[in-house]
Amino acid sequence: MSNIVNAFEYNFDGLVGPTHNYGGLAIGNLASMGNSGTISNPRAAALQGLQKMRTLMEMGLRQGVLPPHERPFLPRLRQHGFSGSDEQVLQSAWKNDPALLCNLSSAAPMWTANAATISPSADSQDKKVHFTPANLTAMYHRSIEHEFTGRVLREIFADENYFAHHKAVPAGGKMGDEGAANHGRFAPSHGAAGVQLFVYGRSAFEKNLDVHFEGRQALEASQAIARQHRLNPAQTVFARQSQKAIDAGAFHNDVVSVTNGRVLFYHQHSFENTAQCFADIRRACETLGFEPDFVEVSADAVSLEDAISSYLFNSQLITTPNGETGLILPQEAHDNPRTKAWLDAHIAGNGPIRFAKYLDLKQSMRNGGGPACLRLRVVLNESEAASISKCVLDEALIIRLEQWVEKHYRDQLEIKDLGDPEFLGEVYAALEELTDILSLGAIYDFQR
Ligand code: SUG
Repeated sequence: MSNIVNAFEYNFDGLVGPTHNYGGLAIGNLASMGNSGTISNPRAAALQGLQKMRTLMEMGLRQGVLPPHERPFLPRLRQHGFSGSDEQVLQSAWKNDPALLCNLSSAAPMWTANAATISPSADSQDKKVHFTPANLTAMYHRSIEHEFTGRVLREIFADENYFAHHKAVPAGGKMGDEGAANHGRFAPSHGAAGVQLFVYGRSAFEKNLDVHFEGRQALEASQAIARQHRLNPAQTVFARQSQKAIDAGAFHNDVVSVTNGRVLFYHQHSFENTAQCFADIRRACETLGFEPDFVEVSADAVSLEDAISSYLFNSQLITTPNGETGLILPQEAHDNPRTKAWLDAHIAGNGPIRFAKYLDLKQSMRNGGGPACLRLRVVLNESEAASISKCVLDEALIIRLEQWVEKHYRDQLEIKDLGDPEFLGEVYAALEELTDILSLGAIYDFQR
């Protein structure tokens, strides 16, 4: 135990972009499919996200922010054969292929749980923090994220003595990787060596599955990440998500389970083979001398349907600086009587989860993104933490970002606005100013 270092969990939340809209793009994600074409409110979405960041900071947690990506993404429209001035490209795409334009305008990078998989240095054999941006190949609108994500992560986590950046796992066919949404970690403290859990939906090479929705995460992609992050196989577990949960709308494992510290908070139907999965986790934790704590919610208490509509498990399971474990939940988990009753009873019964805090994240929730989707966890020890400064938040920066949102974001956005050159001009002006606020330099393609 003597070589355990002090470490912190940072949450890097995605700043909601000015093009936040309900495109109905995400198959298998019931909220996205159900709200397709409705009017969004980008300003409220971004402010709700910033308020969540503030709340965590006020609880004593370290908080970062990742910038929105450039959308509509004109370089990709040009690759699709649209040409001329930016205005011509945009207008012609809107006229000839509005569905393509909608895909290339999505603000989905806000869900940074899908940005990358990150392994802390305490777990890696070369003692570096490893980053692999997610290829997100399952959904076209998200498959264009990884290059810019990698660029931003390299900018923030720049010191090569501490940080190792990898390219996304090669995409194609069913080799999907959805990042930290399908990844969890058990450890007695943030700084101690831990066990990493990779949850996959299927093999990339599986055929003829009789399924309602197809799993997005391939086992082979998870294995590639574990290898390149130089994890010890004895402390790495691969488990299959239950097809039942995927078919019910749990398109990522973080819709039905979440880990932190020694705790796994999960729905009874999360895993295909729970007994095997838990035996593997127990054995791996034993090699490091600690026991995991499995907190189950039974299907009798909360059905899969309730879990998915309330996003009970898409909560942030956090440990406050005074050592208390609790949940940051969406308001929907408060408003559902079954999930609220379960939480109240667990807390009253002195379970491992000691508090529940509910937040209004309705704009993101309507696209299937709860508190856990909106954040990317990065565990850093003291020297690693001392090496970063960009995109780390304090109250002054949050206020600055709120003012920036108020100045640039629309109150209402419809799909048809995506084809309007005036709107494109507004977006570029907003992103241009943001790169100054976050000291990122000319990071966007339109600035280069
Ligand atoms: O990939 N929604 C996202 C939500 C991601 C949630 N992330 C986690 N569970 N970690 C997705 O399905 C909807 C976009 C639209 O329909 O406009 C969307 O991409």
